[in-house]
Amino acid sequence: MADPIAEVAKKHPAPEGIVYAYGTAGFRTKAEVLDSVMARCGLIAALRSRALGGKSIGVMITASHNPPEDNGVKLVEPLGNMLAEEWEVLSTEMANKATPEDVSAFYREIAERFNIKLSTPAHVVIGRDTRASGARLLSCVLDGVKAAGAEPKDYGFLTTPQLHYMVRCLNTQDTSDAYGTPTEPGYYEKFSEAFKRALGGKKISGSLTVDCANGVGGPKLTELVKYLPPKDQGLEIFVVNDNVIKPESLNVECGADFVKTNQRAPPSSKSGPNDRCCSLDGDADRLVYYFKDSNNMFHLLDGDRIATLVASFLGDLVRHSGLSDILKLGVVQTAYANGAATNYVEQNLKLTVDCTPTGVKHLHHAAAKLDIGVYFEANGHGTVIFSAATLEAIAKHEPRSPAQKESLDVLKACIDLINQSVGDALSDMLLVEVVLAHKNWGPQEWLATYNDLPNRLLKVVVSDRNQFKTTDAERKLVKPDGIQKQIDAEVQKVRQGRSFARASGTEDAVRVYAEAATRAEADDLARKVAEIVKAAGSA
Ligand code: G16
Repeated sequence: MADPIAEVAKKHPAPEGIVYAYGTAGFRTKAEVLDSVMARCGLIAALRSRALGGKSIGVMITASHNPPEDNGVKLVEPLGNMLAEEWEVLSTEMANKATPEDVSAFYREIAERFNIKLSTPAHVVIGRDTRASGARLLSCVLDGVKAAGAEPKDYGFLTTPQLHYMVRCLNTQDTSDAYGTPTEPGYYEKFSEAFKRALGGKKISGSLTVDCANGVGGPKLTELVKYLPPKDQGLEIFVVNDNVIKPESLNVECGADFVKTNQRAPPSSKSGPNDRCCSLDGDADRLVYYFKDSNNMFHLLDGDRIATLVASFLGDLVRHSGLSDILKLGVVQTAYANGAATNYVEQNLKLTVDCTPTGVKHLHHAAAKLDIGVYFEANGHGTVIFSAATLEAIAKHEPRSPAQKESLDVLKACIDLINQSVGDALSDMLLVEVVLAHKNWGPQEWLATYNDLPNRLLKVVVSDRNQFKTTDAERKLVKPDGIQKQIDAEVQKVRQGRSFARASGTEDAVRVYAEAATRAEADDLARKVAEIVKAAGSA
């Protein structure tokens, strides 16, 4: 009898000489070498669904901030979380099996290892961004899903957070934890309704220009706007860089990664002084704000700024609702967080800060240990999560005054406005607008909360980035031997210096971060550390 698993692996053979790894955000590389990986991810998703009794598992086809010729895939757990680590390892192993027979044998081995009955119904939910390669790669995923006998549900184009939302909704439908309606209109209705409530009658001043990186966020934001209150009662949004008809323009000279890395607005930006602007990335899970002041000077309000803004606002709401004795808030960052932001959270907001390795799954995990965990990467990727006990405490809390009730209502609305499954640029954007409206702040007031230390992020291409191994939440290198000592020596030479290097999990490069008291010192430190990395990487 024909073996459908071996057949599908034969239809999508793995190219020779490529070693795949499930990295920071799934598999990500040149789209032309991803067919076999996609088909095998379809198989893994089906197995994972069966291992969880038939729950829906998500497959998102995207390479997010990467260039247009790349693509990638990440798997999503039933509540919208990132794939369990053990299954990342299995996915990597599956992706690297050489022959169709090996793929089939490994498929059965996984089933045996996890006691999976291959007759259990399985459900796989798929979304993709607007890359040109997406349609082909989708058909590969579908081949894998069908070969495994699972039922696929293809949502077509979605932002990554929308796919996470759909997965969570599908798996919680008709339960007391029902998250929402698993449709696009359901998504827009949920978040726009929460936005209206969270504003609590406050007025938003000025408009917001949103750069959509020429990615899927453009059409989805245009759709969301239709559900938001009319601009005189809500928010006037100008959507720019939303050209998805030209996929080769994705992330080119625009988008959150461009703005954060280059510390400047997209060259196409026509904003005037003090105009609020923000950028999404290619799959709309990252958000950074920025503006130009009256001297035409650019100011970035990145993920650290969103975290501090949101943490301070939620802290106030918790206090004003009379809940501060029972609920503790904390912030989770990575090594990329600006030292000034960390200091501000600890010294001014008096909140705890955890530092984890890069990758949302690490931050999410740390935030899940807190009552209210605010987690953001400096690149703009993040959200806030509330523990089950926290949600219960908030739901049960009886306000003692009209003022307490008002704060409690806004807190409840914010919980609905924040995408609990994953960092979501659209929902984060509405949240930032709500906070600014409540504080009656423009970008200048937001910026004035603390002064960022000048910093620089560089990419260094080396022959094998995997030789760079880190410890201490990626803040120190343990390999190549002796390299950390050289970095430390350079850091000592500048005031308020801090620097680290780590292998990217999404691009073929080592990233170098440096900060210092002045722009010149930060740039110089980054350059020196990049030279050290380059030399060690070519040794
Ligand atoms: C992904 C991850 C983020 C990470 C970023 C860069 O973002 O989801 O957690 O910060 O890659 O990772 P690395 O420095 O390892 O390349 P995205 O928006 O590209 O999916």
